[in-house]
This record gives sequence, C-alpha cells and structure tokens, in this order.
Amino acid sequence: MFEIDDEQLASYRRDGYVVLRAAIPVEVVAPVLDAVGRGALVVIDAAGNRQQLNSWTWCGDDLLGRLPRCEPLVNLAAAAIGGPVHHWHSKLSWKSPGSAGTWDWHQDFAFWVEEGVARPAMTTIGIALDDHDRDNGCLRLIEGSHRHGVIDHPAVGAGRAADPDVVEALASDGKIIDVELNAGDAVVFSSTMLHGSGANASDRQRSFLHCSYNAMDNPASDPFIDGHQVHDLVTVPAAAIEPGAYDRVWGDTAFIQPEATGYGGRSGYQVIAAE
Ligand SMILES: O=C(O)CCC(=O)C(=O)O
Repeated sequence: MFEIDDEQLASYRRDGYVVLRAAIPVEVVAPVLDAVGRGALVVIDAAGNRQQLNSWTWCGDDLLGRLPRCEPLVNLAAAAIGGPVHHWHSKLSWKSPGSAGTWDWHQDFAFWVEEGVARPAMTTIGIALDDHDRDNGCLRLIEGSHRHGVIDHPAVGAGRAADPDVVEALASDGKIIDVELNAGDAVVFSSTMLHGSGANASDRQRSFLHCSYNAMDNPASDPFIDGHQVHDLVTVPAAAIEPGAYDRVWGDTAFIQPEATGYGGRSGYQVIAAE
C-alpha cells in the first residue's frame, strides 16, 4: 500500500504532485464512506456556495483515526517531506450529486503559515473513495505551481482564495491538470501546490479523504487548534486498517467543531455547521 518509487518521488518534487494508482485496495478504504456526512461542516466558497467536509486532528482507534496513523501512509508522507512527520489534520471532502460547492484555487500552506509554521515542509495525501472525474468535481491543480512560493490569499467574493491574477498567470502556461482518480487511487501534493475543485454536475457522489502531515522539526508557533502542535504520531501497521481489524469506522475520533478556536474564524473562511 502507498508505495512510491524514486521516479515517482522525483515527479512529486518536479511537478508538486504525483498520482499513485491503486494505492490502497478498495475494500480497505470503502468503509470510510460511512463517515461521509457525519460531523459535517460547510465552507462557503467565493460564489457563496456550500462545500461540505468534516475534519479531525487527534486520531482515535476507529478506522478514521487509524488511517492517518497507518505505517504505509506515514512512510509515504515522510518520503515526500524528507524526514519524520506528525499528523496535521485529515478531512473528508465530499460533493453530493448536483451540488454547486467548490474549492476555490488555493495553496494549503498559505493558510497553514498563518499558524506560525516556518517552512512548507508539509504534504497532503488525497485518497479517492469513489471515482473522480471532471463531471463530479475532481481535484484540479496547476502543475509546477508549488515552485512559485506563497501567494497572497485575499478575500474573494464570499470566501478566501489565491490572488486571481497570479492564478491566471500560472494557469496561462496550460498546466491545469484534472486529477481524475478511481476509488483507491491516491494523489500526493505539496502544500504550496495551487489546487481547487469544481461543482459536481453529475448524478454521482464524489468523496475524498485527505491526510495532511507536517515535518516534526517545523512546529506551528501559533496553532489555531491544539492538534496542530507537534506531537508524536503513534503508528499502526497496515493490518490494523483491514476490514475486521477495527471495531468502528468512526466514533472515537472527534471531528473539529466550527466554533473550535480560530478554525474558520481566524483563517477568514466561513466555516459553519451543516444543518
Ligand atoms: O476535496 C477537494 O476537492 C479539495 C479539498 C481542498 O482543496 C482542501 O481541503 O484544501
């Protein structure tokens, strides 16, 4: 699971992302779909539409808590970052059939740096829980944009997004990639990668698990939430996420609440509880 070879690692460094096909067996990751819609938050995008997610930092003993701690995933994050890592946060980001919500163009690090993190020694592993394509709002990214450095993220419409002029300039190189994935595929992308995703114009759900990590020697001096502090990651072996190895898919791992200190508020995003 989640193996990466030298060539793939070189693509990650050059392009800012790499896709790993069939990174995890579908039967291992499919049970996570049961946590879609639980503890739901809504992020308001620039156009005022609602994008749904849930997120957690502290990992319990259920499947949601074991996945970000499982050795193959942690080893992959450490290879991408180039040293030991701690769990920053994970999230489920889903788009119901016909939903208008989008993720506006952004760099994750542009938000994370506001918590006093010195270096973009951070990465995200996105795992498709179902099939993602242009019609149902797959991840889009601008290849090579991770080399641009940190871009301003002003208020844009009802949300906050990367400076539209910079996005346009970077996109004009023709390097916008639609990251079409099958269930069980993964994409690893740099924290300075410009990315986003569109609406779901299809009659199919799109569900994405993101696990984000930070280098152990890159502490947040002013974390928005206590789970963003450097802490030891208690890993579990790959066998711990196999069906039958855990009692619950979700339940022990607490979802971040919209009123959690600074989450949403300080980041400038409007994050509200789903009705
Ligand atoms: O799920 C997606 O399409 C993208 C999510 C995203 O960009 C984020 O959570 O920062």
